[in-house]
Amino acid sequence: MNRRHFMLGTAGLAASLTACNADWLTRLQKTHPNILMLIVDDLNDWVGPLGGHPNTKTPNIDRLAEQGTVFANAHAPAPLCGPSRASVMTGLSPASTGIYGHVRDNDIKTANLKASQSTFISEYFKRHGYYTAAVGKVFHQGVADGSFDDFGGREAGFGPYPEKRMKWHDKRTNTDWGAFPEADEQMPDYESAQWLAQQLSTDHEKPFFMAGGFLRPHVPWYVPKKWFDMHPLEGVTLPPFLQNDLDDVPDIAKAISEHPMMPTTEWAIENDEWKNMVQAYLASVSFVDSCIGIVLDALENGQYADNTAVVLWGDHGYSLGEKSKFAKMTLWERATRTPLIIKSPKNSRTAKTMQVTNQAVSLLDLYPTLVKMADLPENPQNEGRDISPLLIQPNLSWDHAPVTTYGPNNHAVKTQRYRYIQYADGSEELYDHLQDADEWHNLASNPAHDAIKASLRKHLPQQNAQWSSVSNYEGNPYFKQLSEQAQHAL
Ligand SMILES: [Ca+2]
Ligand SMILES: [Ca+2]
Repeated sequence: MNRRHFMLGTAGLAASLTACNADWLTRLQKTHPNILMLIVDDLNDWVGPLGGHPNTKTPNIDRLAEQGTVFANAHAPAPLCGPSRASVMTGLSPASTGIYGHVRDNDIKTANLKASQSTFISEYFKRHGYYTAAVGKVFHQGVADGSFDDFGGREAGFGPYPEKRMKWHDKRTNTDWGAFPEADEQMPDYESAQWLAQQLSTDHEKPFFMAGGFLRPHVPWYVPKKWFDMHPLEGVTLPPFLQNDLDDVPDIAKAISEHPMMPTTEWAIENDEWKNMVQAYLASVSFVDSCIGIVLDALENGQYADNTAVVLWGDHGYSLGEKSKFAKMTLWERATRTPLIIKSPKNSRTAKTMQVTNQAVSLLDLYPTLVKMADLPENPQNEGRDISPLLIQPNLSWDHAPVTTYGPNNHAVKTQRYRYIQYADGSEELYDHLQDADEWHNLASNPAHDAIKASLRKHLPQQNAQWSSVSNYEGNPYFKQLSEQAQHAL
């Protein structure tokens, strides 16, 4: 794992340029905005502008939202860090690369033929004259070697860790919660924010593509006590929960989301921990929001305030007790829905009012969208679609439906109104968000919905790449078996 090193890029230093180069740079700077990408690990819709939880406090994300467009119906390509990030960075869906489970950053392009032909988004910007810099968890571990000009490093793991676990003792997961350490300055996310702030107050000759990957609210939910104090336990609201909610879902839905090392809601209720866990997640969200604030302050107070597009996204959602899960790794709304906020440089010079689009989009759309916003030529390999027209017309007619994939041939399709899930064994789920935002009532077996199901099925991927042996998820027995089969087939 990379040790953190605070090294600024050579691009920030004055360099001698030929007159020709200087002209080229001036043109580049004038015509191409900077891109600042902020990635938050395991951040569900518990942020102010998405209204996912009444107790959430995210003043800095709210501030960004007020200056940009909130995609209120944005979904991850996969409900897990590794495959979601691999998909965003390559612009290819999991169904194309076979990256369904965790993957080492440097293995992404060895996943299959299609993956080997891909260009990471940062490489694409670099190729078109941008300076690229990153810090923290941008890909799954940090960044793939050579994918950015400069990398500020990432602390190994999700620490710092206390000497002893506080609440949850299964060492196969980072899951645990409690007030720790003493100060924000001891947190890797704080250091990442400082690194980005420093980059944003440095002179750069070229336009930049910068990415910062923050670790919280990924488990463990350890943040300093002041963030817990911001969310007093007695005021904590529990998420919606229906007893026997899983009775109407197919067996395979339970198999792919089975993680014996994680707490269940029944455990949390029995041990009177549910409110503590929700409080700890809220505290972690407020902490990471403050780190984002450090970066936004540096941007707003610096020379790049007006010519920088900011995009903030979470890599997938997270259940805090809904459907008996404290986890991601399902094809339900809680795990697929994620914040996506885009502030275009233009917006910073116009009235500061938040606009919201409810059109369903995918994080897979980010690559072509940012390429378009930077006025670079399209990358024909991209499988997502340019969603920048929604920045101008948030209610634009939209026939696209994002797909979330978890394991080979298990897909969820989301539109404004419906979620349709089809699993590898042909079993299905259908939810009508107009009536049932919590996805409690699976309508798939009701023939009255056959026409709707047929129309949603049209969005399913045409191809399903076989499980690439570079990715695996051993914690889940069903996927462990699939992954082992893929290894044996080599
Ligand atoms: Ca994640
Ligand atoms: Ca149900």
